[in-house]
Amino acid sequence: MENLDISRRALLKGGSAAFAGLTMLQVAGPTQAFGQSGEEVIPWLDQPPPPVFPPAIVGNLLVWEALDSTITPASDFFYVRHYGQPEGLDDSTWHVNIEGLVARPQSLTIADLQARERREVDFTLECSGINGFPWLIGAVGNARWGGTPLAPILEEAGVLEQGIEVVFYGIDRGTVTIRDNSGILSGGQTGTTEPGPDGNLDLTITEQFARSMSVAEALSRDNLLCYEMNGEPLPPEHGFPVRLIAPGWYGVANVKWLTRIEVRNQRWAGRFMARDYVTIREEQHDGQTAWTFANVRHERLKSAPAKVTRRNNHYAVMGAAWGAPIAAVEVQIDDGPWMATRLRSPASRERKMRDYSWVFWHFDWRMPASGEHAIRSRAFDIDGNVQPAPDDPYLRSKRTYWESNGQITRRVLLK
Ligand SMILES: Nc1nc2c(c(=O)[nH]1)N[C@H]1C(S)=C(S)[C@@H](COP(=O)(O)O)O[C@H]1N2
Ligand SMILES: [Mo]
Repeated sequence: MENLDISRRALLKGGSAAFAGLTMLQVAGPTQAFGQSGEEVIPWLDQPPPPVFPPAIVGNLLVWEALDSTITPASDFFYVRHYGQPEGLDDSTWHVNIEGLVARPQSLTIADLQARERREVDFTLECSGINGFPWLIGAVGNARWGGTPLAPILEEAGVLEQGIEVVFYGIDRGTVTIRDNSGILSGGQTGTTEPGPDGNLDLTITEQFARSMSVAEALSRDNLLCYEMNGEPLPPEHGFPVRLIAPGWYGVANVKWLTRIEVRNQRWAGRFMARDYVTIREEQHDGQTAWTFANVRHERLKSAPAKVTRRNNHYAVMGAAWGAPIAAVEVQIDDGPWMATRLRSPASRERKMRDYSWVFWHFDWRMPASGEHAIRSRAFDIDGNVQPAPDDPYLRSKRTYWESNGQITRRVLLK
């Protein structure tokens, strides 16, 4: 329960289709971005298997076929909470403390945060584990996050010159066992030590969820101490009463139930920086394998087909693209040529502000033959980068599933 490490055995248990009941979804009425009345959604053949983790940890995964609005309602927004849902959250007594290597430590209430400059950002939050596992393909959503900019608060607190790292702590806690492979751990006042399989004393502790960034990254003008989601107070599962929103960063950096921000003079190597959410890759140097280890940081260029629709005899494919300023999206059907799609909002380069919202795309699928088809998409960003193919050498060099931004293929059966 406390541990998101997934065993191969647990994965294999995943099994049967989660959405066996999803046959033909009728899309009700006209919606903002997609969907016209009378439009049928044809469900994918390759439905994700049920989640490996219990609802205490992961839930509400996006049903891609139901995607019909660029803003994901909070009630449909996936959640991840490694240490379960904290209880007794109370916005009237909550404080966010700014401490450590600062000249003027602060303790801010929610009312203090609300009295400051208010800003909103549309940001597509994606768990970096998405697509590493078939069951997790719905761990993405887009919301309008409202709050107050973090940078001026840090500036008022006065980060001292020795400060290099800013650690964000959630109130949620869980137990973690640190394996002692070489007899380095010793007893202490808290935590229990038990002999591990190798006879060394493994240390079991209760720790808070925490993530960090450099001081320069924390001072980014886009970061918010966020207390609203889609114009409403943050719901409990999304971090009520306050979370960090770090636009452009993978989900894990967006610490929920934020209680403490600490400036330190050393790199932070806590569980979610240095052990979990670490991408391990193999590189070749002078004919030798060199392993690289990097913590999960910014989102990567990505797209996915969301759904195939039929209206009268007209088929269309719709999807989303995010993770970078999107210039274009193409689709490929079976082994055919890549074909242009239409973006449902202006390409990022035409938009005035850098924004972090996904873009929807649309493809008219003329006269498809009946039978089974494979549909794949690829996104291009404004710098000309393309979303990598599944057999891309960089992706193949990865030995962990984090940050899997390869092209996604879905299968559909047309009658
Ligand atoms: N305090 C805290 N913040 C957290 C987490 C957590 O377990 N505890 N999970 C992180 C991860 S891994 C993800 S993907 C995002 C998910 O945000 P959401 O639950 O609002 O969708 O929250 C991040 N922030
Ligand atoms: Mo995540």
